[in-house]
Amino acid sequence: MKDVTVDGSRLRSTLEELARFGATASGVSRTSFSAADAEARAWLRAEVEASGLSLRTDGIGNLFVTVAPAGATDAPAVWTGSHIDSVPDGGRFDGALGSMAALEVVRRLTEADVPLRRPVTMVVFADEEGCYHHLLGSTALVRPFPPDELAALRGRDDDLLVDALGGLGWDVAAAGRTAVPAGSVHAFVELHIEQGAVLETSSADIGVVTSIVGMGGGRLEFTGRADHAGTTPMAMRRDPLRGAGEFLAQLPDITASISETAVATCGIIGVEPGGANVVPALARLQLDFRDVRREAIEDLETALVAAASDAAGRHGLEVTHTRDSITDPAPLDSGLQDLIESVAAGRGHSTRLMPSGAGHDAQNMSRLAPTGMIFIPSTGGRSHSPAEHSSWADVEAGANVLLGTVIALATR
Ligand code: HGY
Ligand code: MN
Ligand code: MN
Repeated sequence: MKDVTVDGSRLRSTLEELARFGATASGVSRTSFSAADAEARAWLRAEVEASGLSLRTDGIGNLFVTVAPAGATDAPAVWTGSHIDSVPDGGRFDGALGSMAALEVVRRLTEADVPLRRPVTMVVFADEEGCYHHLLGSTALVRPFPPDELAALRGRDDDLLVDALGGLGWDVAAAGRTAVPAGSVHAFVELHIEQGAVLETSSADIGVVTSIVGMGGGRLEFTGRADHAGTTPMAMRRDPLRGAGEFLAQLPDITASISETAVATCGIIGVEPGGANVVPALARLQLDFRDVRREAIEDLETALVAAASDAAGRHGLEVTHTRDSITDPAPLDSGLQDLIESVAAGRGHSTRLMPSGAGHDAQNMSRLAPTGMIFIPSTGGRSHSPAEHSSWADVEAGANVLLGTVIALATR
């Protein structure tokens, strides 16, 4: 079979087109199920259909495009893809790269009439960035969300996921029926920017991911009492931000007490009712915490909740905790690491084996099928910021390693 490669200039234009949806000054704000996300989904459907392919959306909003081999087959498909949602004021490459490269893969397989022995499916996972739950779409592929868990999921604006899905005109009940059986996927491969500086500092072209960090999350609500900011003496207040602030100041010590690799972040704080001259009645903290071992994440969660409870007690507050389910750390498939290394080497690229400190849908997919990830360098290691950047040469190189890997998996 002759060498099939991606169309680098088309890949660049699809990435640039996608970046129009939710565009900020130099990045994108395209959180899942927002108006910008809905526009991007509609654009993607039109792109797929213009290529003579069709796009299917499951109940939670994952998108699928399948290229089937000639003749009927019930062989499990090779999946590849990523996500098109972004963090608020994020970059143009996180998730977009792996999604648009997957579009390029299904386009090239069709155009070049590659003799497939099994289907290839492009997948775009919903809400990877966890506006409602980290890795929402891939989690919903691995296990069904029970209706009560689904009904309790809230976004960063405190809106309900079920309202967001209903607002798009989707059947909310279908959101709990998206799990796919283990064995129905032959392999999963995701291309992504590194989001760190390991490749750049080691001058390697391609990262071959060995494992992905595990993630926990949840919400703490400290409740006190609203009072007048001018007339209530400091000693008489029950200000929930005092407890919340004291708790946050302890995060470095709490993580250090668990392990050297543990991290914990609060990226969203809200106070209610929210008046400059009102002692708040409620302070809400959204937490993200990670480590390389499941037991360490569980211990970290226990330590965080205990510290919150102690801080609340010291300030006469109540605190409630709503947990997100933990996404397990995941070792990736060694056979796929070997395959990616050999495809990259065959294209003249240097490679480096490395773990991922960022979460990816691949860690859920690894429970369904052998899974591999390909990283390309991120300039300055910057990500989750409009400063996110990778060169077009690296984008094309990564996409060709992805295409070569998918072709190897789907033709033998
Ligand atoms: O949060 C993460 O690590 C990923 O970028 N969603
Ligand atoms: Mn991200
Ligand atoms: Mn990502």
